[in-house]
Amino acid sequence: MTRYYLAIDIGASSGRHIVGWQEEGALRTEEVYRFKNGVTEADGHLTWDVGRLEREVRAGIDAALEKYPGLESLSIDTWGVDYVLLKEREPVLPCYAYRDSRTETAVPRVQGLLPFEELYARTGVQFQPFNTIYQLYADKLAGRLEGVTGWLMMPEYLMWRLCESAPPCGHEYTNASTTGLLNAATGEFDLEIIKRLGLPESLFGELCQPGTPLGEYKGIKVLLCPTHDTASAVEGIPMENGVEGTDQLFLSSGTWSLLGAKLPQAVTTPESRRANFSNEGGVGYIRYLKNIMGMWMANNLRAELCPGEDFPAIVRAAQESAYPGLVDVTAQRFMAPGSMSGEMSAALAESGFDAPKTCGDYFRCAYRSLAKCYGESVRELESLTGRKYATLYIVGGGAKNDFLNRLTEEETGLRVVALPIEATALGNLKCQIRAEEESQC
Ligand code: LFR
Repeated sequence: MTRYYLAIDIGASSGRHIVGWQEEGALRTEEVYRFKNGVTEADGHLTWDVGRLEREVRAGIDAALEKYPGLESLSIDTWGVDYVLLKEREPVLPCYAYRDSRTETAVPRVQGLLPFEELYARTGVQFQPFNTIYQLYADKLAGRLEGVTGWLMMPEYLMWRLCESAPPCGHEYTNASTTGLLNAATGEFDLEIIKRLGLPESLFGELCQPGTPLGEYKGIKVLLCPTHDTASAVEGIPMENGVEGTDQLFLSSGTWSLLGAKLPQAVTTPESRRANFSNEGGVGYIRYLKNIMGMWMANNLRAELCPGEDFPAIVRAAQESAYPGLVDVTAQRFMAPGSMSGEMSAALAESGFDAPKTCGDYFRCAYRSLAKCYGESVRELESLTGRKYATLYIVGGGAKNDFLNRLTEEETGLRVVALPIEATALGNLKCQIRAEEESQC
């Protein structure tokens, strides 16, 4: 009898419900529901409308059930770092989005208590102003932690809402590894960090691994997949399984470009800190990677400059342009600018370039700058891991951009394997199938 599983994969720009099943040894999938996601501006802050996300999750499950009434299990993955505070069973709203600037005061305060050199040596997590550690400290400074009895990362919260009878579970390892609060050596919350920041210790219990069952919703088992989308994405790429001696790299190319390697253990050296590489928790390995601004730039440029245009036409215009300017796509100034094209023009002017004139000029600059950064990151990876790499697997929306793939090949010198697959949903599904098989033994 065929068993059907449901992966719910929610990114910062869109969410999708994908049903998967095994057929003749292969994993087949069908997308049954898709919705738009994005931040909501409220009182000058960027927030997530968690009520709407929950309604979309439920509507998509109903759509899946209509077509596949006997669903075995489901699981949700989302972007990392963001969470919902709870007072008993009530969410503390608003739920802030990671691009909000509320951590501006918290970052220097945390660094005063715990110098970044020490924090990195303990956690191996890159500096990003939105890391959960700074967001939780911003909550502390704002008095938002008073009376709080728990907190759940976004996918944990959504799954808990589905099977509310279950007590809130512990935190799932892969997503917890984005918080900046896990110890790289133990893979558990680092209580020394938590004490030094004066965060309530009772909020940081044991972690749960992907595969852990949470409860049931409409007769479907709800369980933890690798709930950080990047963790699921890398599980979904048909790379070599072994991490020892592999010469393969991955690039998960969505709102963010996450470029890295699977490693057997974390690298927390000062060189790694200076290059701002992160050690994120994977399923039996470490994802050693860099966050690069990714399609966020192109998506914002399109919304500003050519909202109706489709991407193939945009890519053609970029290819035909001869604009020479480049920007640093890891610069914080591109995180949430008032205007992406304005910010790019300002950065280009600072490095002596004339402003781009056409849409094609802007996109050429964005794609070439991205590819250049991929090239630099590969060289950094080679020097930091002491390995040589040969192949780069690219998955996610960006994998469909042939022009960018060609530039990437030129800049990295690697063989690019661009796969037009929903790798995140595949990784989410693979974990559910594995959990089901293990429960049968
Ligand atoms: C990708 C991602 C990245 C994380 C960023 C913010 O969707 O999860 O891995 O750094 O979003 O959470």
